[in-house]
Amino acid sequence: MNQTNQLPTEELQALDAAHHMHPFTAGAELAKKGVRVIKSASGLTLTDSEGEQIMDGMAGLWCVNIGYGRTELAEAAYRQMQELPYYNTFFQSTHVPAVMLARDLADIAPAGFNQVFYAGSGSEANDTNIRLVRHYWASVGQPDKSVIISRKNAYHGSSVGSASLGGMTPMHKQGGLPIKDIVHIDQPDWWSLGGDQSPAEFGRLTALQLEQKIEELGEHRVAAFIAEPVQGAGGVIVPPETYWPEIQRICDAHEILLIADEVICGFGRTGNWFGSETMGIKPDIMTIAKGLSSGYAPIAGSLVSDHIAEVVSTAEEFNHGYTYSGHPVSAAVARENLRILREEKIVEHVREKAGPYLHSRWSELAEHPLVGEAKSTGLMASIVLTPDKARRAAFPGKEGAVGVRCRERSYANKLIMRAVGDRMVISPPLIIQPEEIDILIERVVQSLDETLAECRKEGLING
Ligand code: PXG
Repeated sequence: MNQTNQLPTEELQALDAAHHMHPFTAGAELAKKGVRVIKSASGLTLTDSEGEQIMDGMAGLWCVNIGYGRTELAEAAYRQMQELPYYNTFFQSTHVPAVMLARDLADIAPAGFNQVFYAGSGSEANDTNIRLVRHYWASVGQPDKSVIISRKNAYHGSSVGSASLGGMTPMHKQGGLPIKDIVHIDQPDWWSLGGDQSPAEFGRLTALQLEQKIEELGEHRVAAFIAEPVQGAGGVIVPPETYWPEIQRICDAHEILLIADEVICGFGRTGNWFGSETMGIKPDIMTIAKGLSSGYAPIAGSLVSDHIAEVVSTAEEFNHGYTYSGHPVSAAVARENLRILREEKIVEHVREKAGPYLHSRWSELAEHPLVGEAKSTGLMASIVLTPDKARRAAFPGKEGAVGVRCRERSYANKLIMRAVGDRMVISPPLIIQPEEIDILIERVVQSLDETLAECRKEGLING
């Protein structure tokens, strides 16, 4: 048992406030409130330091795909640490876990993907992608092709490069981002941006912005387009059906690379191994992280299609890599995770059982007076909170304030549900069963009812 697990909650909270700077957190506010301490977990359920049990509707941070408490992964890490805790993959060396995981990934990935460049996190992998696509075009004699087109409100990571790819303005405001030659077009969020257009029309027109941007910049300047098959951190924005076919047509018609950021969508989340398969697209590079190891150990990478790998392997050396590229312990854990996903047919479970069941239950939420649209694909889902569905209106006052209330009601009702502005999102472990989806929905409805009551009391909503 870990020593720190013996300390009382208040003491842990005080130590945390004194010494721990949290990501994406206003420190003073948290210190006042007291951080939530999670002590252990099993399956879908977290246990906090007060012994409360909470259903994790977010699979940690969109990553614990096989659920908590799989001792096989702990054993794989233990075995690997004893045999070879670390060695690098630079300087003409390799090790067994890096090789075997690369082979496993080639087996799982769509045809034409046979190479992986390892990283430690999704942010690092997307930084690799920026340098890789520019190196690729320079290697084929087109060094001017350096611009990467991304989307507003996309999330691609937190490092300087990956946050520049991302389209989050509050992130760009800190630290002088984006870096040079990264531009953003609109996201396919019909609810917020669709105006009077039908979703189908809006999807097609939003995709056409890519073509307009390529024409505006000049095709000879554009290296790649990057996008999440389904935007995750931006609020689980499931695009209209017309969107991805049009994007694929534009990528085929122009000489630009398509990077699918599969950090959330990969490894079963949408009911296929990759979100690109669900959306019917053919990327040139796929970013992977999170579900690759179900979050049990940090590991990520870029899956690179053959035509790029061929150029890069014969070009000038790619001056890029991380100490932990292909870390043996993380790679061994990832292999065990992939074995479980495969042997227990977890991706099929999402596609055939859990995904369709969540879809039917989640869609019912659209009837709730506080909910505008309810969308899901596989096991990622969102609802928009609104005071007026017909007008697709936003709440008066600060954006996201009602979302935060709903998130707090949800936590009180023993469900982790995330707020993105006034959208509520879930992304539970992929092992969730229909009867657990029923419990999840029950807690969402209760949280919505309580939030609605608060909104009515405070005049944020009519009726
Ligand atoms: N791409 C995507 C699509 C992501 O969702 C990253 C890249 C970066 O991965 P790393 O491993 O560097 O964090 C992510 C990460 C949220 C939230 O609040 C989402 C992420 C990270 C932190 C918070 O939803 N996604």
